[in-house]
Amino acid sequence: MLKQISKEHDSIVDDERTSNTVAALKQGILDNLFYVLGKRVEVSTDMDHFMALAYTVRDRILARWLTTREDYAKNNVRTVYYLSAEFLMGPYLASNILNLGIDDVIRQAAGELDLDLNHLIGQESEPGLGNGGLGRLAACYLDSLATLGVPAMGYGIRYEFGMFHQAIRDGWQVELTDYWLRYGNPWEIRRPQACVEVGFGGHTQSWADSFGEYKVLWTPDEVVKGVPFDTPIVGYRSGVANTLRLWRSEANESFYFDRFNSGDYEGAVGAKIFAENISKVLYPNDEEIRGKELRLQQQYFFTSCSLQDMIRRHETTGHSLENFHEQCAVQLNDTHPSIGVAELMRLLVDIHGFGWDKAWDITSHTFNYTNHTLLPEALERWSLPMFQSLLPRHLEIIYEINSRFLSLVRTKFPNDEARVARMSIIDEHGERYVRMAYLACVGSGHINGVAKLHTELLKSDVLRDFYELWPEKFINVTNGVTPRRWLAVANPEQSELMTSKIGHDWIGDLDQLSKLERYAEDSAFRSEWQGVQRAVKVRLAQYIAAKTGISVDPSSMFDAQVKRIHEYKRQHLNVLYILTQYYRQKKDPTLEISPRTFLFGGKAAPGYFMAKLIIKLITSVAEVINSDPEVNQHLKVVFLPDYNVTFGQLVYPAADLSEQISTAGKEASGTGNMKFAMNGALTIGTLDGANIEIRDAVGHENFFLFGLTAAEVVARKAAGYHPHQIYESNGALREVIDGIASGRFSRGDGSLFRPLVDGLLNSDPYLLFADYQTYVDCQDRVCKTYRDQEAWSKMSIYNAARMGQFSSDRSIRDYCKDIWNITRFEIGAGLPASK
Ligand code: AZC
Repeated sequence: MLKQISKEHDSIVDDERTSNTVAALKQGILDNLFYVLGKRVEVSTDMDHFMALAYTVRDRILARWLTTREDYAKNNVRTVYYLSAEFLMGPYLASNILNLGIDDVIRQAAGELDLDLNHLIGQESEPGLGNGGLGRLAACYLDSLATLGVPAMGYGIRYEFGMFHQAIRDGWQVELTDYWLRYGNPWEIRRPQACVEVGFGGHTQSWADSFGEYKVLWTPDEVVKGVPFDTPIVGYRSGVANTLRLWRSEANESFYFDRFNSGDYEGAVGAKIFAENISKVLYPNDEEIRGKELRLQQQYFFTSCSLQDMIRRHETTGHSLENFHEQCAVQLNDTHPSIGVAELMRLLVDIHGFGWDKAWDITSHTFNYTNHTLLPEALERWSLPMFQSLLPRHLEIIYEINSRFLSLVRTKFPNDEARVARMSIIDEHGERYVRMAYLACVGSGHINGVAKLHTELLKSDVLRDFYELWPEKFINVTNGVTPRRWLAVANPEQSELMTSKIGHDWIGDLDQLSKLERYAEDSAFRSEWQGVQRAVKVRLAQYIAAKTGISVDPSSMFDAQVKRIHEYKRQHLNVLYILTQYYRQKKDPTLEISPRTFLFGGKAAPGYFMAKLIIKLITSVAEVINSDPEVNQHLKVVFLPDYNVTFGQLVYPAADLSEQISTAGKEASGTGNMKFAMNGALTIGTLDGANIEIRDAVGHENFFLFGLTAAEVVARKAAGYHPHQIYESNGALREVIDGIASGRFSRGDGSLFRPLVDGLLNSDPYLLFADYQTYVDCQDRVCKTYRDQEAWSKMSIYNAARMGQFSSDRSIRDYCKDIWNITRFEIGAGLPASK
């Protein structure tokens, strides 16, 4: 064994080399620049400096990372495994510095080396390993788990290419490859010794062994290697660092060489390509995703790697597999890892020799399933032939699970074969499919939605049959976001002001923000609040000018809608309002309207034509309005390209108004709505997703509500919805629609937006026209209120002060209590156990 050369020390307390003195930090940066990056100071670049600094910060994490792991092992704790195909982590540097509590010393050390910390933070390219809400939620949850000291590990895929970069050319979205690993990733550590093997394809054989037991052998066609890359997840001042373990697929050498040596060069190369492709690229959540075999390969790959890893960890800490479920709580982040239900059964029955019933008992007490969508088209299903050829053994297992499950349904609901067909994991209508959400429901102890309304709609609609069978499985856990990244890191100006009044405890306990309430009535505080808002807006305005060349006025209202582009999110409803204002202003240039800057940001799935056309509509309208001197004093429209986490950190703090205008009943929760409100933006929104709970929390008088409710949307459609009639009877709407159709905003091309216009006039599935007038009226109330800056700031302060419950710390406490049955947080050093 390697002899320890440093004296025994409490390994959270750093040694001299990694201590947090300014001198040690400076030395660390210089050493890492030389010894890790191989650069001399004289020739080093900004990127080198960022890297050297990142390694210096990582050096400060390692001791607590290893200690956390040892503590968990020693204390024999139940561990949460968060399985997610996406982790949209955002840049790590600033967040790690904050969570370690070394901001001041690092800033000073960098300064003494003539480095500007903020500039270095800006060098980091974010790992965009997620599409949007679901992936970002996973990241917020990892932050909270580590902060609360919950033993937890995130498992996912280390995509070589993350979410595409978006460029705007001639007003259209263009997708560019995301080479996020170009300069290397200073945060991760490759752990080849913990690699595992995963099989695909092939065939199965079954026989009865000498005890008469039924045995199955699966012989896959391809075997690939999963290599883990670990990244520490630092808790906010908790002394804890958990792990995010992402799997990379690589060729399995023996498989590869066998073929190579037997002269099958093509086969060998094919196997290598097959293996390496699996973790190559993140799928944007496109319509076409469903048929993609590679996507199912990805899902099975990371889920199998993770379960094998969990079993190995469980066994090496001396536990019997019989109590796997007592030690391991696995959370399925949507259906992407739901193949895990069949995989754990396979591992227990085929590999570890368990009988079916015992294996099922373990499996169904291990998994829990979070649903993130109400859109029926987004519920995953895989065609049976494809499934069969890729995962033949799993299909057999699913058949067995299904047959036992359907007997249960028949017992509970006799003579109801229609129900049996509806609930079957195998969809037998027409072409046959495996319904992954149903597999997740059957195999999970708990099923949760992500906001109150969403959970109710799951129960009454999307998963109604399952609710009738197992009402006790369903619970709600409303989403939350981490105040570390979304307030403390993103909005230092507001954070400092809040801290000066109520101390800094709010960063780890967001309910403390309620202490700000009394300042809402204090005019001196309000003027400080306004000053901060102004400074943050100036920062964003500079960024916009640099990125797009558009100059925006920081004293205008910043009205922001940043999120994926989707018809249900209704960016085009926002455009209808902008054009309504445009026409009003054109008709009466003396009209007094409060100046507004409309900010849009978001990516469209590459195969989603309508979403791309909405981007083109926004950029076209922007072109006309921004260049028209009659209106551009009052109105500006900006489409900010390549919206991502880094950019979100600039936008949320600077917004005055947050647009949360989805058709009621469509947005599961939303989390951008929370980030805006925490940062003091007022919301204009429908009664959808978490908007409802946000409005209840901040006070109805501090929220701009409009639109049909989810129930009214359903009733309206059932009664026969005729958008054309609304168009006929509403002059302002007609003018706007006719304007778009005429080519006025598309350089005279009347056909460009035809698909959009026709879609609205003929079917309008997301009810823009039905909500148009109430939206415009509500926007007029927004304008009026904004003119009274005192009233506005008061509302803004109430919004920020009342957002405590939307911290992801609260969500994680809910999961611990209601789903994972974790009540002790003995490892976390810094925070109260539970509230
Ligand atoms: C999103 C939901 O659309 C959003 O409402 C919710 O806030 C978020 O999950 C987190 O729960 N769903 C997705 O992002 N889904 C995918 C496949 O990306």
